[in-house]
Amino acid sequence: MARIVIVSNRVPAGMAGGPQAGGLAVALKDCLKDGGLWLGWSGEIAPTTCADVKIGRFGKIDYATFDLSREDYEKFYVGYSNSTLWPLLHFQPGLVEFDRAYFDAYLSVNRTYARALAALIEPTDLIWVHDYHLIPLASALRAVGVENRIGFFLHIPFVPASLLNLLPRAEKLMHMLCAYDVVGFQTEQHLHDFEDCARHFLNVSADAGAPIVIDNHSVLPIANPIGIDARAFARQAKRSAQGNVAKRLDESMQGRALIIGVDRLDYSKGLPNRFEAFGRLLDRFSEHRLKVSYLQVAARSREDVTENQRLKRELDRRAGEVNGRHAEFDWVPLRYITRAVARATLAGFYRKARVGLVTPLRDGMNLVAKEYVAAQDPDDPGVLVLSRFAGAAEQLTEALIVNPLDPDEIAEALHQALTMPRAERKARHEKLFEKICQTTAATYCHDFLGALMGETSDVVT
Ligand code: ADQ
Repeated sequence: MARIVIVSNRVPAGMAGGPQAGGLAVALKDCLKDGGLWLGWSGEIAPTTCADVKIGRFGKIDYATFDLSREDYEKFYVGYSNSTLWPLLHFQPGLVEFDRAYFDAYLSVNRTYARALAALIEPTDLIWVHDYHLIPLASALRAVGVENRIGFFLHIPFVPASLLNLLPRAEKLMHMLCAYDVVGFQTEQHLHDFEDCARHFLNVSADAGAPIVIDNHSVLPIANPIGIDARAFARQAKRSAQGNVAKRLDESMQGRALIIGVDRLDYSKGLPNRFEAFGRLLDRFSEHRLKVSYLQVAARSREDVTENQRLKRELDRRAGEVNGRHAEFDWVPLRYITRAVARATLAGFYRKARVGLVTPLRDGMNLVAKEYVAAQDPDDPGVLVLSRFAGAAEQLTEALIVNPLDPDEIAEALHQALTMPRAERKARHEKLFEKICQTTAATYCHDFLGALMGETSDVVT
């Protein structure tokens, strides 16, 4: 049986000694339940980037971490990963920063990952690489003689050829993606765009669902949507909704309806438009004044990215504006928290909320949408308002689907959600819940590893 080796930019916080395991660890829990190895950056800055790893153990999982130099952190992580690839792959070409030094650092740090990993693996290990920071890793591993099967999963969107074309060295990036054995995407649309880019940049034939052959190597592109353990999350939500924190939330609401938004504080999440939409709801549908509060939990994230600093200032200002304009001495319409909230607490908050407001401008999948659905009381569920540009919208069609660029459309959907009869809420929720139980964290791991094994061998899942 093959050992699973996960590589991601960082190892989950819980493993490296932090307070709690991250989202990726929750999703991969299933495929690592019999153990495995996880390699990533420690999150620490050191005088030099060095492939000498620190080894630790977390439950049955061995983890290996290494430090980055300040320069590599700035050019590889803040630079190419989060100021070039992140905005481009989120359809924000105007925010893309090009700098050849960023790209050089991107390649060089990936070579460090490759050296660190090559020293740790066995020939039969299955290597599963995660996300946009590590696109060159398969090529770098092959260059140091690693022959294992290597898969890659992109958690964020992929773009059409006309957009990828804006990236200097787009062709090289496509070559590097094709050095993997399997490349996974969140949605059929992202898969389709990748196949299109392969035809456009590499001049190969890329038939839907078939491997692409290039440089005598075959890569299988697949759509493999990530999910959550919906039933476990539903149980957690039921428990948390009866806990003290949820009771405090209840008391503070004084019978008003709750709209909830939960995001990292990132410009791809569409928060300014969401604040604007909530203001318009109160302007245009005055029956909701005094009757509804919107709680936005926005965990600060990647604060070294200039655009996220600008966003934080803008949201502080907009939150002040909405409340200044609409609040009463005993009613705060918009509650805005710029900290992370524990997953168990969030589950209870979701269950209390009449509306889950998820309006990213682009998103690979968006797990908050699935968590919100999972957390609802099936007898009296809330309504999900979901951006058509979140990967989750491909599947969750019974949500109220909106264009996140249009605050009026969001305001109208909020009104519809707040006034939706219970029978309709139940009917929509039933279908949504069925869907999130079909595509779970477990099916995500199982299907990806199945593809990576090529159906013949045994895999630990
Ligand atoms: P993210 O951009 O981080 O992930 P998302 O999927 O919404 O987006 O969230 C991941 C996890 O973080 C969720 O479990 C959520 O509960 C948690 N989270 C978000 N905001 C939080 C907050 N304020 N406080 C506490 N927890 C919070 C990337 C891609 C997504 C893709 C995931 C998984 O951008 O499109 O769905 O990876 O593949």
